[in-house]
Amino acid sequence: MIFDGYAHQLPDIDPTETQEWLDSLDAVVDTHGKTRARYLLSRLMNRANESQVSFPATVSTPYVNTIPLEQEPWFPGDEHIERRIRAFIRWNAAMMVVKANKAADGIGGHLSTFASSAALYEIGFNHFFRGKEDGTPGDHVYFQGHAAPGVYARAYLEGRLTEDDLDHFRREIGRDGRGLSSYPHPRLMPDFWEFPTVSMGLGPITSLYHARFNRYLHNRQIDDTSQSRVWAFLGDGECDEPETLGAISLAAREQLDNLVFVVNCNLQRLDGPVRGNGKVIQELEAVFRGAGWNVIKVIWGSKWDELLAQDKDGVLLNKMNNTVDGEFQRYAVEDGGYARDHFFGPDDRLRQMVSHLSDDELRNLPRGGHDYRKLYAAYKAATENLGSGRPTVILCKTVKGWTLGPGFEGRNSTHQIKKMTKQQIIDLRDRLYLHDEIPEDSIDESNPPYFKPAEDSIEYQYMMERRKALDGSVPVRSTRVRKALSMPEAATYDEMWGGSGTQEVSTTMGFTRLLRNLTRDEKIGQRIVPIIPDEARTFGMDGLFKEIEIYAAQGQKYEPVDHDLLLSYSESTKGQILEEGITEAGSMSSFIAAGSSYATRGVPMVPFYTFYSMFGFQRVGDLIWQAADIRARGFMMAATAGRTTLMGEGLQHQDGHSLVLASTVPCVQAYDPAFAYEVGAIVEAGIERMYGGSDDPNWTDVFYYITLYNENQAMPPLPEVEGIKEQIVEGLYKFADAPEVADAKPATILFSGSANLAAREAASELAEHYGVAAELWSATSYKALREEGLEAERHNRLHPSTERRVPRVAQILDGSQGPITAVSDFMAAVPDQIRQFLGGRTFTTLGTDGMGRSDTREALRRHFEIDTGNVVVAVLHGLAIDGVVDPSVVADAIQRYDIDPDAVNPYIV
Ligand SMILES: Cc1ncc(C[n+]2csc(CCOP(=O)(O)OP(=O)(O)O)c2C)c(N)n1
Ligand SMILES: [Mg+2]
Repeated sequence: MIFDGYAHQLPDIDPTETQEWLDSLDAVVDTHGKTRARYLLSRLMNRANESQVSFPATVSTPYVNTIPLEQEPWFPGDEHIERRIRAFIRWNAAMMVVKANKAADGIGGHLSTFASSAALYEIGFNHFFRGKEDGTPGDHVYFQGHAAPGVYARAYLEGRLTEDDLDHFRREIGRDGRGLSSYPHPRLMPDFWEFPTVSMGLGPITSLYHARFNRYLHNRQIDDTSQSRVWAFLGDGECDEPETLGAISLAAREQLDNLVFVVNCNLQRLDGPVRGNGKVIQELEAVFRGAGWNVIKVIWGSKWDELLAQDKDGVLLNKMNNTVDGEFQRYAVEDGGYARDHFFGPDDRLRQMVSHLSDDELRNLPRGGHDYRKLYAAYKAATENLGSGRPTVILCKTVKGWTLGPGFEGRNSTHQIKKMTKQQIIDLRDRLYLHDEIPEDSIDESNPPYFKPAEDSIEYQYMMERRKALDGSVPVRSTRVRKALSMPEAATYDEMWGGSGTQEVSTTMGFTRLLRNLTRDEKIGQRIVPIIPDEARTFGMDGLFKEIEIYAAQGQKYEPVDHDLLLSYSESTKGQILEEGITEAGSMSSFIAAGSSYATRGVPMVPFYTFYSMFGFQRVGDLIWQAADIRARGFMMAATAGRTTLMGEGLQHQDGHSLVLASTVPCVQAYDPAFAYEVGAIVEAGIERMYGGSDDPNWTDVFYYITLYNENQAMPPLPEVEGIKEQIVEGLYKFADAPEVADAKPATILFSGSANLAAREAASELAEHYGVAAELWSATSYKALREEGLEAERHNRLHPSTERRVPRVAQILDGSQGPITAVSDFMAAVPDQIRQFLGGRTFTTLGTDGMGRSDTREALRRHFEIDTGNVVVAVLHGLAIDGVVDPSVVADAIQRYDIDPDAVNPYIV
């Protein structure tokens, strides 16, 4: 067997000495056994560590607490009072879920998750989480989504929420929408929740990039973030999500010792055990240690310490190491006799060890995650880890449903139980020692009482004093600006308006110029955050590497291979670009961190996340939804857009549908610009809208999704028309009048993005060959047009007696003539968004429906039927429907442009 074979490849400079060491080990194994040998080896490794003999860390340690009893710090709190406070919170958290489900059967909510993690949170609330009352942003705490009832219950005790609020848990409609949201949703409770977490995995990855972004702000000297720690609470089941663990190596690489993950290891997820046949804590320890994290395991409560101290033969440790989680769960649901027989029983020495404990005492030997002292020690160690360069994960073993009684604790079904019988409620009350606070006759099963200690009670005083010492309540979302942002100079956009003359450029190139100019802008420049997932060269953005540099926490420790080039690869601690590598999820997390910095830190930042459009919505759509929830602001720049514009890359690269997906996110401002000046106008208006100082969050809390194409063309200048920029932003404007044609048959063509070329050529062809005078309109945002149209319809539907509003798109197109044909490099569903507002006018939509493939643009556009010839045919077809031309004219065009009418529908091949 080869064991970490590297030692065999090194010369042995003293074989005799080596042999002596090996013989000693053999002797120990022979005379005292393997346990003793293991013990000695770990002592040796400790000593090596103390003497700074660096040695690769082992990936896992025995199944015991990382912090031994003798290293536990003094606990500064009052354990008794804190237990009482925790009991009140546990009670209220459970009652709000029970009551919610009494009031509305099936409304849901979770009892068992918070029950398992109450101590995990309370130790944070009483001793660690920093608030914002001193004017700083405090700590950033990501709460496990379905532990929300516990957070509400504490806010109630602190007087931040009322009984009526608790009664509106999961009842958000009515009361002006001031219910308590099911989970942490800043979109729904913008003064309370800061971080959405409930889509499993997104809390961990976004918290990690948030910690990284804090370092970025700090290193760039934009904001001092040294006093803010990021705490992320997650479930052990949640660790199965690739997003949860997929970025943890970044945290170690970037030395994020400002980050603490607390994993609630109740060994269960929704359906059953997380690792019935294994040990999730050991598995996670190995993964995190392997990635370079500081791992603190909190497995056993204090009562186990004395047993471990007696474990001279290592039998208890052995049993702990060899018992799988599924078995531990069994001990959690059975009585103490079962553990006596099955855990301790088989070995006489173990049975002896616990002979003085009753069955009840055995059953209640608590897990570490319910032990205040153990948790305090772990959190303290995590906070003192600052400066070590290592992020910390605390793995806490708990029982799901803890204190809720035998119907809940450790049961496979516990996650889903939302109701309690009267007896269960009474049992909970007894278990929490709340006899005085909740008299039995006050327990009405369908309307059990909440409990709130009086303001002069010792518990209330203690709790409030603790929060005061830690700078106020948590969570609080604030949009107070600490470091204001100034709008860019108008001249920063100048380059966008003039067009490119005869030079052919792409909208991507235009945008890159704009981005560079924005970063150079005196006022806003420092606040621009370019984010790129290893694609800068594809987008021609590598020129920025040298000028504004790539952010690298460690600076640049090497001379790059291209150091002699003008545009060399430059990394720096003060670098501005977040070059994320190949991780759209990570890049999106950075977008979220930067885009929500105006709230989390009171420091507005303007992210421009530029990526392969195909790998946006469909790859990380849930993170985009998360960005909407957290009210992120900024720009998502969907480069290499279009199903036919990005040549040669084929089926998995060519995006013709992200705009359909974008239409599903309410706050997304989706644009498909054709020209550089359109990009300029949209970005200019976007910065003004999001950062310009409006205090209407429904207006400001949006982000932009803008397609960029890589097809070069001569860029026209901004038309000299009054209000043109507003028209561009509104979604549709006339780009060119119809050509002069004798006896013209009028028609209207709408184009978007790169389809402007085919549309414009088609207009010339139609004039030349068919006497058709087609106007050209640029449709920059069908989403915006549709939303305005729906709003008008809604108004009309609900206000039947008032004057009817005409949808803006109908008003705009009122000035156009003839049938309308719309063409873009996206699916027909995109222009179809306005169909219902056109009052029955003939409307033909051409799009790239179907799966992409590799070929030239020309061939692809023919295949998807959006090229010049097909636009001509579509326009004539519209005229034929309107009875303006004979169908034979359409047939003529089909022939003229050599279109195969019997070609297979691109949608199905
Ligand atoms: C992406 C995603 N998939 C599924 C769910 C549904 N869900 C909610 S909680 C849960 C189980 C969570 O288990 P764990 O992470 O161990 O948390 P615990 O409640 O045990 O602390 C599941 C599957 C979700 N919220 N998000
Ligand atoms: Mg769990």
